[in-house]
Amino acid sequence: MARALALAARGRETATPNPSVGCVIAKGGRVIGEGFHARAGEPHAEAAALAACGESPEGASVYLTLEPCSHHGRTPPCADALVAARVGRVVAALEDPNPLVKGRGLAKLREAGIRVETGLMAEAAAEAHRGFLARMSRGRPWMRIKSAASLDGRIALANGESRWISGEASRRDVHALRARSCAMLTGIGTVLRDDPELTVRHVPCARQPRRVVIDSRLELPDTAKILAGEPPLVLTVSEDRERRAALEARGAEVVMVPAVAGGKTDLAAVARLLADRGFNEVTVETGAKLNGSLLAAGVIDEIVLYLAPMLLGDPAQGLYALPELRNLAEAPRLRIVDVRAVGPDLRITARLES
Ligand code: AOF
Ligand code: ZN
Repeated sequence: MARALALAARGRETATPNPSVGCVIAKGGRVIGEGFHARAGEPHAEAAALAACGESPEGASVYLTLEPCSHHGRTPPCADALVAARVGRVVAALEDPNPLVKGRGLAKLREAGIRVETGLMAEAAAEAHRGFLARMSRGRPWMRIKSAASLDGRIALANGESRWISGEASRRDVHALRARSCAMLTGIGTVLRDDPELTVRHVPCARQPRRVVIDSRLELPDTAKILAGEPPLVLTVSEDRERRAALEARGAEVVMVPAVAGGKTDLAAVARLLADRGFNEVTVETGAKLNGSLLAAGVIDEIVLYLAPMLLGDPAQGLYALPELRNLAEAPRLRIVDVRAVGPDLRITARLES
């Protein structure tokens, strides 16, 4: 299963919107075939592993990071392929929460007399497939906010200067985070202030994440760097046809989203839209205001915070503009899941208690 998980990691950037499943087929204590799902429309992990078998898989044990599918999607059902190959045993780390599958793949195997086990390295598999699992079971992507701040939690001076707070090693690390993301999300405030590209440049990447801008009043300037390259998705509540046409002429895809009271974008609806688009993992890089609104909307799963060894002082800008709390019991609680040094900086990964 550890090998299957390592194989799964190889499809992480490209399998989207599908989960990057890994599969190992073993017989008599030896691996006879292995594979992973590289791209939607191409063979699933099981089909790839069966095709790679150097000898008959009859009676073999099949290790899978996710339940085999039972439906005809872009490819035929893997459960049927495993039955036809007459394998002896299937060990799946997790059930597939896709409503089209949801236990039916494992049931098909059992009905054909194949031994089925689940739960082996389930935690590691849930970690590997967390974007897909979030999208299927909660109807929204796995959403993380990435920020870089001074040791005293400030992301920019009061005058807006913010380049550079984190070191070069952190900036490269961020690009690895972008590379594994299906989409990058930011707000119009950040575009107007920093004019980011939000592309992957400092690490190799098989495909660029889709760039998404929340721009409630369609203020995105025609000259914004984010309009260059692959077309960004602009989410708005504005009905300004002229601005819309201007952005579309620059290649952007402009989509209307519902507003909440006060004319602001409904962020829960944004999360649902991103899931409907098939984005499994979304990384947010934006300023304190949208960060705070996303946290308050309850759509954030994780924060990744780079802390640089400098102090910017209280007049500088904070990280998350949250409404004032009246007592500590109201404070959002997180669990720190990872802390590491990245060059001279510190990277903290923390998850919201759900
Ligand atoms: C598997 N093995 O390697 C993967 C699975 O449209 P399709 O045919 O590509 O099917 C996509 C669905 O199949 C996806 O939503 C998920 O439920 C499952 N992914 N299943 O047996 C694989 N990637
Ligand atoms: Zn399949």
